[in-house]
Amino acid sequence: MKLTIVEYPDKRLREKSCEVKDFDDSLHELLDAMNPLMISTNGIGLAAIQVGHPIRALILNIPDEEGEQPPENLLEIINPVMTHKSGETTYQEGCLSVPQFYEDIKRYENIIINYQDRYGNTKTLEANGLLAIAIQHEMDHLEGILFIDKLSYARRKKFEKEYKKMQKERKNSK
Ligand code: QAP
Ligand code: CO
Repeated sequence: MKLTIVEYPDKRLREKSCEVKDFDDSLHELLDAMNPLMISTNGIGLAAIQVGHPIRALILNIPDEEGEQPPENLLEIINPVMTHKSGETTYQEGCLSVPQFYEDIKRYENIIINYQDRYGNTKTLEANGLLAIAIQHEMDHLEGILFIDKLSYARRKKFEKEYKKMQKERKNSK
């Protein structure tokens, strides 16, 4: 399966993703294709909608102390629901769908989610730190929300200007 990253301002990123009901080969094929794409593009998290599939599925692989992302650290999260959120933390976020732009975003420090794995088994995960931040960022994608939506009006305007300029430069260098 050949996948490419959908980039802002593509309207598909605004879609609300649908619940996964069939934990079948086509789901596994999609997840299996998302992982190498995420790793090769230096991602730590990727939602299915970012590769054009509007389903409630996301993957994460938070780098370890050595900065490595071994396959055994891959998390596949289907139909997540947040059952606890507390505390506050700020992190300079980026997104594969918004290349070359990073901004401080406020998130919950501690969360608990219920979700399903690729076989439909129900799981619970308690997360904090970067993993909790990444889960919240990716769960926003399922609602059509991007991290740039959380910027102040002034910062968002600055982003739109910089991003347009960057896109022009990228186009010209192709
Ligand atoms: C979401 O983001 C995230 O602009 C995952 O040129 C972000 O993997 C979770 C990336 C921050 C937690 C904290 C972005 C790669 C990757 C870029 C990513 C880029 C190359 C973003
Ligand atoms: Co993102």
